[in-house]
Amino acid sequence: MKLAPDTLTNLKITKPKETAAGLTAVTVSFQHVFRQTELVRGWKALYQLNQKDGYDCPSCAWPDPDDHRSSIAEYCENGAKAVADEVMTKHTASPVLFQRYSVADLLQKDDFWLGQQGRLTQPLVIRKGQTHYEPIAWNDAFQLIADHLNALGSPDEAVFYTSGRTSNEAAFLYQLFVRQYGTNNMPDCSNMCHESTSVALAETLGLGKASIVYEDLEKAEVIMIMGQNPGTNAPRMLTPLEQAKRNGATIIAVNPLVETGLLAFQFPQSVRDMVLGGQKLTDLYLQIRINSDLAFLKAICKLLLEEEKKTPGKVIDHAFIEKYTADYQAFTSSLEHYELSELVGQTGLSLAEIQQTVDILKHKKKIIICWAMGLTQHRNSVQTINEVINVLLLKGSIGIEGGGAAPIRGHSNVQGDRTMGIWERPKPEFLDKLKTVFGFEPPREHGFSVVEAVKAMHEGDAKVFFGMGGNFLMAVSDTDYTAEALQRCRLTVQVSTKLNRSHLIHGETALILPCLARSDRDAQASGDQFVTTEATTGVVQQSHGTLEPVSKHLKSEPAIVAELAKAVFQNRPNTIDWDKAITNYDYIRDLIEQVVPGFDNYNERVRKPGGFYLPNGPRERKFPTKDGKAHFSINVPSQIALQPDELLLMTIRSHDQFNTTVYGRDDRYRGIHNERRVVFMHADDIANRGLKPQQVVNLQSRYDGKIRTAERFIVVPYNIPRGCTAAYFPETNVLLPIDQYAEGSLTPTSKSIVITVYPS
Ligand SMILES: Nc1nc2c(c(=O)[nH]1)N[C@H]1C(S)=C(S)[C@@H](COP(=O)(O)OP(=O)(O)OC[C@H]3O[C@@H](n4cnc5c(=O)[nH]c(N)nc54)[C@H](O)[C@@H]3O)O[C@H]1N2
Ligand SMILES: Nc1nc2c(c(=O)[nH]1)N[C@H]1C(S)=C(S)[C@@H](COP(=O)(O)OP(=O)(O)OC[C@H]3O[C@@H](n4cnc5c(=O)[nH]c(N)nc54)[C@H](O)[C@@H]3O)O[C@H]1N2
Ligand SMILES: [Mo]
Repeated sequence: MKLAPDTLTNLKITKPKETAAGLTAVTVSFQHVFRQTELVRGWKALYQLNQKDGYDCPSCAWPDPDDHRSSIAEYCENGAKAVADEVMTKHTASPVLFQRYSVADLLQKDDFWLGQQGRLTQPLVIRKGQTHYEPIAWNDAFQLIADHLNALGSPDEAVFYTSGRTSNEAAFLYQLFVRQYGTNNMPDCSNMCHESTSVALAETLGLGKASIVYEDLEKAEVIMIMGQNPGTNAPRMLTPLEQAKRNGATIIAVNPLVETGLLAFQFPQSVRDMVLGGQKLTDLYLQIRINSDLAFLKAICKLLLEEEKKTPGKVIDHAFIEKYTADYQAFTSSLEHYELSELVGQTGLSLAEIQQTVDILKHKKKIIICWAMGLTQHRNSVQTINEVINVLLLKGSIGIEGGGAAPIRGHSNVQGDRTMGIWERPKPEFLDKLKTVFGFEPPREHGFSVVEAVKAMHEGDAKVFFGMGGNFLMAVSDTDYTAEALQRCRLTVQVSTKLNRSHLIHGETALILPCLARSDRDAQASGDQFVTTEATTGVVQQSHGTLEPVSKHLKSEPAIVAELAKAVFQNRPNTIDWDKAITNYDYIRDLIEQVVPGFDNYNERVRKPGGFYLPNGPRERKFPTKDGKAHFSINVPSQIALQPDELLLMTIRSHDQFNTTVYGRDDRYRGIHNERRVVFMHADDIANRGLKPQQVVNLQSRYDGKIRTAERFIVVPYNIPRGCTAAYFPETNVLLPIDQYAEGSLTPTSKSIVITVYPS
């Protein structure tokens, strides 16, 4: 059975753009919003986005400026698209839709079409032998889940996934319910995203979060952006980058692709930019080979030490290293094992380019290194990120104004969810706190991460899947295997705002529970509620949805968790007042305050405009590692050996998607229009294979003798290093086996899939 259609949609190619944002971005934003809803609702939705009394943008985790907000609207094109997708009223995915189309019919539709059906409006169920979803009352749905959960041989036979839009309040309540139920099986989208960062930073700095605040970017002397495409995935980051540039910063981009957003930026709300044409951003663009960043960073460390020999005391921050770090000697000695030429050779860059980077860095201290999925989704990702920290430690760039480590988070509250305890490997201190405050014995054994959960469901060790948001089937690697895993479950439950393919590949019984979204008004018995979220820089602030929900049947995520907890724990004594948690979210925040450090006077402090920063040790050079020191680490570069016919594929996002949600079929900045099934290749790699531009090909991977194929992709000649290719996810997830993941973090290696390309 085909899990998704692979029809081509008539590709048009234009020249990649050289400037991001600008007026086109504003026009496109408005088109997306007003195509989906009426004028007043659309305008209100845009106006309140990211304002201090408005709601937090459901798109990325980029923070708001600490002081001023734009008076018109603090949004970007892709934030507007995310909002349009959420507020849409033109269609709704009501029970009528599910009466009209069977699940088999819906499977024939592509992801774009599924998303265009609009917001889900009522709880739905499909039982064994049925072909269509049908409405179910909320109470019956909760009872059905409770019956399944209470019938399991062990709580560890259930899996509770979380995507990253879930608010702090919902996340805290959810993990509280799950741990009281008795398991730590709480995989989340982080497992596929910044887990490599969390693991690396825990080892080196002691805290898996960015060490910078918003304003550091504007004060930096050098900003190095590695494996991140901010023009598409964190567009509001371009504003402080532009400011940094105007303040004299040097920007270095390290990326196999020349991404438009890194080239130049035209601020849509600046008259100056509109008249004068915007700001050039990147000073040095390094088109590195996929997965050779570790070799690149190691070469930098080696050269920095050589520069230090030439001008002692001017390059390496010995005072910082002495006072705050450990393992420096071991690290510097280990560098002697590597030949510079060999390291440089791996990267595909020239020695001159790497020397240029070192010349920019050597006498500067205010250095920020940003990174995202281009660094986290490889086999050696944890080691690569450790090496980022080595560079920053050599320079003493951690815990200073204008300097630091800046992993750029993806989902808008993915960082907050972790802070709230959504983690399959919770710290003992956190569990101790739950025990003290709530008087139950939380499970201590680590639970399943995403990859482990899929395997457990496949092998029958897990039988119930509960998804708090997200689109598990499409987000995870090895789509066919993951599909089998979900289909083997007795029950799959998806708490969702929109229809997606995870609803269509389901367990024996399946439920769709429709919930309120970020922009929706959340009216409860004590009045309208707000929720809170945490941005990349650790700022916690309120989010007030204000738009009328598209259906009266929607429930908030906290209410869904609380109702479910009541159904599951019916006859058990309980110290948590689940009803109160629904009535007034202040109660949930009071509970959070008792458990999670840094949330003192939560209800009071979060009501102040702009919210508050969470404590962050590394920012003050206090490193919460075992010995209180920041650690240098020894990381060994290794290259993926390719056969002559093989290429390395990175699976990336187009400008018109949010993860598995497809807003449109364009990738404007890269010059791709009306098609998602494209594979970007170097002209020589196309010619060497006897292929022609725009030929239709199949992509194939071969791991452990098993062949996996993604059919029908159009070859697009592109400026990309030889041996490297790129294509969009989720269509390409069929190519990556479930057991290909990063060492130490189990993050699927979505950015280094070995493939061959041959005519379709
Ligand atoms: N509009 C929009 N915003 C989003 C999202 C979205 O889908 N749409 N998703 C959100 C989420 S959850 C996340 S995690 C972030 C993702 O944000 P990004 O990490 O920017 O997303 P990707 O498209 O995966 O891009 C990875 C970038 O890394 C580069 N790259 C790939 N491999 C390598 C490598 O080996 N080395 C180097 N140096 N670079 C490499 C690619 O060319 C690409 O530019 O965005 C968040 N924001
Ligand atoms: N090949 C490949 N695979 C990847 C990646 C990659 O770069 N390459 N990136 C990975 C990354 S970084 C991530 S974060 C994951 C993303 O994985 P997920 O977070 O699982 O996926 P999303 O596409 O963000 O989820 C979209 C769905 O969330 C639901 N939703 C939206 N808003 C809300 C809300 O407010 N509440 C609830 N309950 N539901 C909501 C909607 O129904 C929508 O269909 O994918 C990963 N997969
Ligand atoms: Mo992500």
